[in-house]
Amino acid sequence: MFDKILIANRGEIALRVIRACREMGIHSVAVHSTADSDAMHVRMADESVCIGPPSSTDSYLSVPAIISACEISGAQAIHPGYGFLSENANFVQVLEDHGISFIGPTAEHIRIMGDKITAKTTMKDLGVPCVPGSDGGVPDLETARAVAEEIGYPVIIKATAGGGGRGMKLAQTADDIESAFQTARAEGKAAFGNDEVYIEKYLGRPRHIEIQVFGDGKGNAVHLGERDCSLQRRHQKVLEEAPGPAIDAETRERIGKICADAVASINYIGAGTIEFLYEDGEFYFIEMNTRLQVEHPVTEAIFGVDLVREQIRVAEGLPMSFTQDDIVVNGHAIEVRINAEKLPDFRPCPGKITQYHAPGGLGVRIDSALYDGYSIPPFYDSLIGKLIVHGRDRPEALARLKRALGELIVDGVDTTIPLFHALLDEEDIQTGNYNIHWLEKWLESNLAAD
Ligand code: MV4
Repeated sequence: MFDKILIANRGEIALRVIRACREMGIHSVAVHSTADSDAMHVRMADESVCIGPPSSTDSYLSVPAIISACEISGAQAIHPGYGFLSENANFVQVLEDHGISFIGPTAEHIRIMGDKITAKTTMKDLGVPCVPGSDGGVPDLETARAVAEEIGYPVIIKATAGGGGRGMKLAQTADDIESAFQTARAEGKAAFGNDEVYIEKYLGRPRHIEIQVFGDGKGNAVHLGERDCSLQRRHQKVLEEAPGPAIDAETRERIGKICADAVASINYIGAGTIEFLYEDGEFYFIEMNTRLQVEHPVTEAIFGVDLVREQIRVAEGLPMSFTQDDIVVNGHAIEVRINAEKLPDFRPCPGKITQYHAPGGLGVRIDSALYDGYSIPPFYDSLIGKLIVHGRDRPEALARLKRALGELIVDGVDTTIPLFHALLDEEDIQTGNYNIHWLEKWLESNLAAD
């Protein structure tokens, strides 16, 4: 059993992990940069270690600094949160070599899923439905042309080291293929030092549906349904909900079982998310994330599980505390991401919080590291809080979200709160009628800065 866990992260997700540790009777160690000495995660943890200057490269992303903090504090395990080192296979390899437990998957599984071609080949072999496209990498332009003719235009060329929208190029017709191929290669090379690319049929109006999976590393795994994360701006999620408005119970069980069986058969350990595009009733695998995700609370709300507690349990070698039969959908949950950003262009807006008041009441959860008088530093991402509501059904969750947003006060900086008030007045949001392009189109006609 762990008696001390180091959290290699900051902000709301560090608090999330500290809370799970405290409920389990495990001591928590916060790490922080010099810009985060006054941050809430430092106050809330049992102890803290300063790991470097403000730049995340020299602090939250520094493997030697994190390992030193672990050794100084005597922590036996590291929880990485999301972002930073959470999907860094080399970091996990170093921990494995040092005998420090990583609360997450093995370095090998992180490596497999980090290379998008290997991930897709692996998933396809495990029976997961994938987007039609090249069988592995596309070595040259001639092959790219041949594959595109075979699957039909439009096609999308993706860098194998990309993901999350980076290093992707659309080719509407054969006229675009040369430029798309060369640009995707060049971007992959420049951004990731890897110019390998693959091709897929381009889906025009899909939803982004992701399946939460969880494994014990011993061949047992479950799924915890889906989240619809289609509402995105520039590949940043803005609002997430579970269950997906377009997914019925039978569909959930069918795709969920495929995903659970796939991760069980590779002995996957911990939390994972299998991302799909969903169009005309079909699922198409695109990527797998090997971390706890920002939007995990909507899954926790509808299933009544503590995913971080489960992550810690399986990292200790314990079984998960539930089986697939225990996982039953209860109601509906919606999360909105509160960012310190100024609309309409979403420009980051760091600064001092002069007043903060969190909403409350039945079915309302706030995950935030804000407090009155806190100064949001300019060095990190602009997420300052997540508001998660849970209701008996989707209309109740929507009404509760509107009510809770009305109670939330964040003064001193601009935030994305007004965006959510406006979105909740939209019929398409009220009915769940949206796809991955809905938000960008809506922003263009409703918020365009001119
Ligand atoms: C696609 C696609 C259409 N067809 N793949 C963007 C991020 C990365 N995870 C995958 N992405 C896409 N892949 C095929 N074959 C459209 C997108 C896409 C997208 C996906 C999910 C959520 C928002 C998106 C916004 C633009 C494009």
